[in-house]
Amino acid sequence: MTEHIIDPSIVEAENARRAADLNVDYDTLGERLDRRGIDINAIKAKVADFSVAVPSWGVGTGGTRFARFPGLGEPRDIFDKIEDCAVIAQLTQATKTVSLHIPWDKADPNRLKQAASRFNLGFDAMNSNTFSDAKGQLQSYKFGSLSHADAATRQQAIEHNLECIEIGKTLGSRALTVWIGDGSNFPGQVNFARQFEHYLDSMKAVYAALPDDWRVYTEHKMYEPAFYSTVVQDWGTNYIIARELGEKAMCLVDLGHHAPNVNIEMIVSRLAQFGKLGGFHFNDSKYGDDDLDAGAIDPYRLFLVFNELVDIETRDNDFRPAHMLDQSHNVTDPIESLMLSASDVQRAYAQALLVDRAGLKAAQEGNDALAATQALRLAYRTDVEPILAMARLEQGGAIDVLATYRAAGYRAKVADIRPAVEGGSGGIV
Ligand SMILES: [Mn+2]
Repeated sequence: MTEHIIDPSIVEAENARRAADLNVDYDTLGERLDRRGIDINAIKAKVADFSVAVPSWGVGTGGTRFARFPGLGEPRDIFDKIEDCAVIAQLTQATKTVSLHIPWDKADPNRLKQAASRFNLGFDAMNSNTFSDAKGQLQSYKFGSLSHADAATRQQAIEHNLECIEIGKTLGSRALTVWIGDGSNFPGQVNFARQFEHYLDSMKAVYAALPDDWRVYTEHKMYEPAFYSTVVQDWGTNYIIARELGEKAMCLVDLGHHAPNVNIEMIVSRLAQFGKLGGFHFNDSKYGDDDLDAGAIDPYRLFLVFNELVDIETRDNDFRPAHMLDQSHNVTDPIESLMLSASDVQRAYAQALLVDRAGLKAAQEGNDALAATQALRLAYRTDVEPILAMARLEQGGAIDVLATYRAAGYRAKVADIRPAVEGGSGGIV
């Protein structure tokens, strides 16, 4: 039986206050969609099936390179983090898995599995960390990891990734996500080709250890921590890597890892068209890799990404990209941010399901630019909240996740048992 962290009677009481209004809103929206030839229950079923993974590091308070301001009741270890993730899953019913970062979340894999299964949580992709030095490691990653000039350092980074796969096997994970911070800060500091060759050779060694039913996701990022050149800097390089490695290698698109104004939805389409779109890290950004909450700055862009995903889904039944949130919360309660972000990702999916695909195609084929873009806007402007809320309610979640979470007083309760963390240190989580 699934254990609940928030007392289900609180969720029920909160839902009881809102259920009558929700029923009216749902029926009204159902009538309006029916006029457009859309079955609201079919959309709700797809939304209910949709899940986005919560990153273990997301439940801790983030920071910037200037400072970190700890929040109340921060998780002390991975087991606290799993409990926070369970709260998010209970109320949203949209986050059925947790994604771990090694070595941050290192613990006895069997204990981890047991802790997650109490809440019926599974494990999503394993994330390796070779962008900072772990305590006691022999070689430093200051000048790179998988692409380092020194063979012993590269070997250490390879072995770390192999360890992540081993831990993941016990947990029931089926993927490894590799993001490296390797690059350079000065023109001339590295030889681009030699560095990339080292990276590819290292990744081939990691790839060789992947179980048959696993995937490896490589994640590109334009800049930071390297500020002059980055080894895996854009989707083109990422595509080359996936092609070089083989069938189990796919590209991961983090929405914040592109130059401003880049057409990310088109990148999504290109990678999918050639079978290399593996998954997403959802977040939002204004100036760079800001790691803001998904849908907080440009919800229309999030919708346009999902418009592509639904388009691909209608053509390819086996299309199963991995969905994960990847954000840093500096001024909010991370649980609140993650709940609302999961909901916003689900919202973009629901809105994209409402696009009149036949009408859109006809407009495109007829060069009717305005009718085509109107087809998208009509879907985007539809308030799908009643669909999301009904999907949550029917699965035991909360109609209003934020109000219910606050009514339950979870943060105050854990603040009593989790001692305050020292502030002042810089760095993001
Ligand atoms: Mn990411």
